[in-house]
Amino acid sequence: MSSTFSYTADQGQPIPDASEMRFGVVVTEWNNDITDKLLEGTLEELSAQGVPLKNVTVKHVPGSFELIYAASQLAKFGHVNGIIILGCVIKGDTPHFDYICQGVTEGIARINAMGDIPVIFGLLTVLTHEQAEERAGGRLGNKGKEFALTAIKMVDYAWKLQK
Ligand code: DLZ
Repeated sequence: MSSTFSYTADQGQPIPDASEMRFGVVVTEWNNDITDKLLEGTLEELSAQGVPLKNVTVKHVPGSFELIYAASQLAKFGHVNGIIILGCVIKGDTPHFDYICQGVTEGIARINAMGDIPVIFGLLTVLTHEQAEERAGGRLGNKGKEFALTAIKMVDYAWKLQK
């Protein structure tokens, strides 16, 4: 018998009060038909959870590899409590996919480990454009909403420790 497991960030613990939180969102221009939808989902969910949109700084970068530098600079100078990176890497015919995915994963992990604010990993790594569409408002929902909820929970985590 097969079993299915699913997780969304709105299951489990209650969603914290986000009305005072400030977020940075860094979005790629690469695959922008997908990342624009992820951004839409992220902003909609932040707003639905009470984050004033004036508290959200949105920045664009060329591709996913640039998300590392952009997130680390925003963490230093952006006056935000948490960051969400949004990108989409689609596997092509060359190993480039693997290098970018690995680079971004390691880069964002390092910022999280070394930095003071949480950086949420909103990078779709997919084999086809169709798989990306399914996760950006399609059959599997909009992952941007999940990234927004995760960001709120992680800022709350940091704030509770700092009290
Ligand atoms: C070069 C490249 C390729 C082949 N594929 C993608 C992709 O699927 N998604 C994405 O966000 N960016 C891609 N890039 C661009 C790189 O992330 C980066 O912008 C360049 O290598 C310049 O640093």
